[in-house]
Amino acid sequence: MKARSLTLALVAVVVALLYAPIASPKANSQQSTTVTVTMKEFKFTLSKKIVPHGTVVFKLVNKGALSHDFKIAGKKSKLIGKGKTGMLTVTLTKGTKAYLCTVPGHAAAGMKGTIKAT
Ligand SMILES: [Cu+2]
Repeated sequence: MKARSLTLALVAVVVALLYAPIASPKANSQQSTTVTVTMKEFKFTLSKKIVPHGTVVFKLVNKGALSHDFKIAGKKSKLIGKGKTGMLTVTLTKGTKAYLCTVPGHAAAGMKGTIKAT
């Protein structure tokens, strides 16, 4: 009987060790999703339209002739000039999030859309 409970305890330790890295919050917080955003007149093209909720890194690439920015979830990138690139990191909660270019007239002309965080 004693040997059996020792075996059970050993199995429990092995199982705990196996699952520890997966359950660690540190491992989870390192996960992020990268979405490439191509900007031009007057349209955004996103490499992904559905992302897991959490940290999302938007890689901004301006292939247009004018300067543009990218605003989502209350955060806004700097103004990105013609041919330039930028980055905007945001934390998205679950739901459909609207994005837009805040340069006057650009959103109305088509530089807006939504991305879904699941
Ligand atoms: Cu714009």
